[in-house]
Amino acid sequence: MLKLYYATGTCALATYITLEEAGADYAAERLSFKTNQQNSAEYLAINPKGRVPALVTDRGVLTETPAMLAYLAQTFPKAKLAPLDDPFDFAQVQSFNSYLCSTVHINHAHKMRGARWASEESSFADMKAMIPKTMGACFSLIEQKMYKGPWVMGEQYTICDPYLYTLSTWLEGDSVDINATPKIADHFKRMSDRPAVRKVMDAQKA
Ligand SMILES: N[C@@H](CCC(=O)N[C@@H](CS)C(=O)NCC(=O)O)C(=O)O
Repeated sequence: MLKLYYATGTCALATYITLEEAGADYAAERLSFKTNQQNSAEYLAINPKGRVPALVTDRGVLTETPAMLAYLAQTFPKAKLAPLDDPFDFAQVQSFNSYLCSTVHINHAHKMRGARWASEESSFADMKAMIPKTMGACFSLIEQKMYKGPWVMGEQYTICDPYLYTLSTWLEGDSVDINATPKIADHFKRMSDRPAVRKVMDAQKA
């Protein structure tokens, strides 16, 4: 059985939703960031990066959201979560998810995790002040140049959709108006109504 380590309000939501969409047999264990559980000796033995998500498989532990999402799409092909038979289309999925991971997520991280990049208080304030601009610019680019509709990759729902949804949940806290990107606002509403998303959101409240 697969085991997901996650924390609420984090990028782990994308993998959590994908486990549900895939119909996987899995367990989810919540970590508390309040108590810094991600840096406990017990968890560091699972993921030495001290981050969530981590997915324990029968072959070892996977980390990094795009890798985990691709792994789930390939492991559960019947769920049709990626265009597995077409190298170019699959690369487009990976390209989109890599952008979320390496650029959008990093912009967002400047709010709470500025100490990774600077040590002066004034630097933290500067980084935080930039977030509406950098996150807003990323979402505008996604809306205008990347998003195909009705799902991220077009007609087929893929592993890009729960990942975009997850990062969209951060926009309000980042002072970015989701309605400035109407296609993404509509995507967010439709994602919120999916049974898998509802189930995971409810499970996180429990
Ligand atoms: N590139 C990683 C990022 C993982 C990551 O930074 N996760 C955050 C939550 S969104 C985390 O665990 N932060 C805890 C910390 O920085 O102490 C991925 O996409 O999975």
